[in-house]
Amino acid sequence: MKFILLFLLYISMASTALANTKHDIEIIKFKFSPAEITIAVGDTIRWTNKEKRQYHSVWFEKLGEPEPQYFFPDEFFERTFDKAGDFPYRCGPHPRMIGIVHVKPADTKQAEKVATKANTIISKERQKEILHLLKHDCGSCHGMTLKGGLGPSLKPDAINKMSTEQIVATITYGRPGTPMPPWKPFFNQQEIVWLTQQLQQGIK
Ligand code: HEC
Ligand SMILES: [Cu+2]
Repeated sequence: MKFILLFLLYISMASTALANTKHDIEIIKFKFSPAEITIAVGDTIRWTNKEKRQYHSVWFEKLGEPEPQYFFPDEFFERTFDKAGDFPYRCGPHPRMIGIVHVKPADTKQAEKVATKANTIISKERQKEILHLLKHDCGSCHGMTLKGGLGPSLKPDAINKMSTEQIVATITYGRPGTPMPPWKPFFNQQEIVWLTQQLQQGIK
């Protein structure tokens, strides 16, 4: 019975709070279509080159990134957005081809609802295990008392500057290019939501 509940919760979460939706943008006639798009944290965009012959690139120049490789007709480029904000981009070889991605924190209320449910579904033993892991594994980088070390402080005053979704996304996927690893292999989604809630409330 418990497993069925977990499974249902997982499905409902996957389709709401923590959905990692894929969005499509087509590149045709030297235009990004749509050129402006609003997505949620954790979502992925796929740009597909629909031209007959022309290559393009998708370059987030303002993020200080190097220009990525060009891609040719029927090829695509993908990017996942794990932070909220506005991200303008352009095509490398064609500076007049521009677009912007607005990344919104996903529905925080939904995540909170799931957290409340998670609290009743994750067993007390598992909760203890997760808290143990938090002190030891997360603590090895974020400090034994989570005040910060190699990684930043995870105390409520620091962590509550981020939305629930942002924290969940960071723990789930890590921060590529930094030592912060993805925790997806170790926790399921409701465990990450629960863990996030503990951090937000503060752990003694
Ligand atoms: C190997 C070291 C390491 C481990 C282990 C680790 N982290 Fe991190 N974490 C980092 C680093 C470094 C950053 C900062 C990344 C950056 O520069 O954006 C970070 C960032 C974060 C952030 C974002 C904080 C902010 O203010 O941007 C959260 C939340 C977080 N970690 C949670 C956790 C949790 C929860 C665990 C354990 C399940 C964990 N981390 C384990 C190194 C680690
Ligand atoms: Cu182009």
